[in-house]
Amino acid sequence: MQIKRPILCYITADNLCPVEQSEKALEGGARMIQLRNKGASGSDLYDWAVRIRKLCRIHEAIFIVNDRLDVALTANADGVHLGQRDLPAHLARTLLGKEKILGISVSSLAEAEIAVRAGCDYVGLGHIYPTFSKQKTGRPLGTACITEVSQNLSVPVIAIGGITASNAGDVIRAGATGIAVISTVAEAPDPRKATSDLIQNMRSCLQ
Ligand code: TZP
Ligand code: MG
Repeated sequence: MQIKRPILCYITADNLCPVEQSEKALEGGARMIQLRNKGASGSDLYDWAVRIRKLCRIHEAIFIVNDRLDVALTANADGVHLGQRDLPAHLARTLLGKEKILGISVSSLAEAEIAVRAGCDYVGLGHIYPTFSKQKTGRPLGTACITEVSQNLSVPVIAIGGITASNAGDVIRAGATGIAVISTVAEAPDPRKATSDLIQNMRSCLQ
């Protein structure tokens, strides 16, 4: 499955049912779901992953598991997303094989180039704007970093961190292939509409 521009990746929030969240985001037009829950047990993650994978197949969406390569493989997800402090990317690639998708979190061009050399299929670049969904030490990267990384990289750049309907267009205009969001969808009164509004805003700046 290809990562087509402009893609919206919905990342599950910890405090809600990941399957229900994913279903709403898919119905709103998300074409990539990342199951992320730092505190969940392996068995819960596996159970959610199997159910979300089925939903993603129905909606022709890509299904990625955060952190847990074991869950991604056993649940037959499309791939895994790893951070800078997770299993090294080249080892993950070896375990995943050539076909599965490997995404890596990066916060600079240097990290992105290393991730690509290690065999990743896309980078998650952030945090672009201030975010409350993850503890962050550094300052937000801003859209100039998206342009720098996307112009120098051979793989899609998915921007993350503080992305809303009002800045999603700026992110795509800066060169991102897509966006990854948690709170803009998870905390919206209508997550389906929040998802479709984000997609609409991304699409309108490509026309
Ligand atoms: N990685 C970098 S920022 C972030 C993650 C997981 C959180 C994104 O959440 P939100 O609510 O879309 O800012
Ligand atoms: Mg991680």
